[in-house]
Amino acid sequence: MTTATEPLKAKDYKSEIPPTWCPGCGDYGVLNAVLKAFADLQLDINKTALVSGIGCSSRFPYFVKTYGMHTAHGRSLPVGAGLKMARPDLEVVVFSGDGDGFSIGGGHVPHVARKNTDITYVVMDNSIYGLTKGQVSPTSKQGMVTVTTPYGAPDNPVNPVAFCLTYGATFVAQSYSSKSKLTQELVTKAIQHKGFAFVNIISPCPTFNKVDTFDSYKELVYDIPADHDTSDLNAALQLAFEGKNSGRVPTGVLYQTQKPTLVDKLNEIRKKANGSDNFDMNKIIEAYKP
Ligand SMILES: Cc1ncc(C[n+]2csc(CCOP(=O)(O)OP(=O)(O)O)c2C)c(N)n1
Ligand code: SF4
Ligand SMILES: [Mg+2]
Repeated sequence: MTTATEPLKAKDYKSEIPPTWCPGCGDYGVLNAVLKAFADLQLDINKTALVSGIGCSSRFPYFVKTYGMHTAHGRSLPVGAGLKMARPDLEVVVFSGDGDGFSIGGGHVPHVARKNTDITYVVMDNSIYGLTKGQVSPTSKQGMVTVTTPYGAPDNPVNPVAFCLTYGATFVAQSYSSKSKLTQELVTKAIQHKGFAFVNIISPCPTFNKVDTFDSYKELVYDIPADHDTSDLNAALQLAFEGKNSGRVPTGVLYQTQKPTLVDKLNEIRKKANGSDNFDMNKIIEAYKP
């Protein structure tokens, strides 16, 4: 039995709900690594909130003992950002799929990134819509045959890491669900980072994506070289695009920098608006009364 003084272990963050993913789904690897990251950080279960959209990957909060919000498809980021603004004391970690995050929810990413909203964003990228049984997704490769693209996907795929780098995310990393230790390390670093931290995790869907399989990724996934300068945005973009052009998947931290977070900036505005450290909402409401 765990007493209050004993450090929490990964299993202590597991909820009583067993994961409902298909056997062999990459998301199991992500869950196990995330639970270990939470234990590494000794996150307070009562002060951590997981927010997700809709998709197989978005079931994530059910399987973790912290607070969780399973929101609407594509809306995990604005809900997570709103929660962080209202309760800056909470650790907010948002979980999405490639469809949830970069198709219907793609319009939210630039704004959460450019505002440096202090949340962690984990995307489980399987290059398919898993929950709805195998439709093309924004990260499906050009030419990929799916139930909605019987003649091959006609469009250029989104590059999630380049997307987030371009819009000003202050921490951008990539992992692969079979690289458990790396995923654990990257999620830990992302949560420790002050500002918007994005981790794209390649997480194969063996049920509906027969192209991007665990076997195919064996040849494609590689470690970012140790001499990569994570403070160099151009070098990070080069890595992101090299990966996209060759089909290879660089894993590790692509970029990290420090900038004021959304909460820092709001506090500054509050000080200016109020002329003091104490923000008085009543005064503002009074000023607008006829
Ligand atoms: C507004 C709205 N549009 C469409 C859907 C149907 N829908 C549910 S999940 C999903 C795609 C899920 O794909 P992804 O985010 O990649 O997650 P995965 O299941 O692959 O983990 C879609 C289109 C929905 N639930 N709500
Ligand atoms: S359909 Fe694919 S993504 Fe969804 S649980 Fe099954 S294997 Fe995982
Ligand atoms: Mg998906």
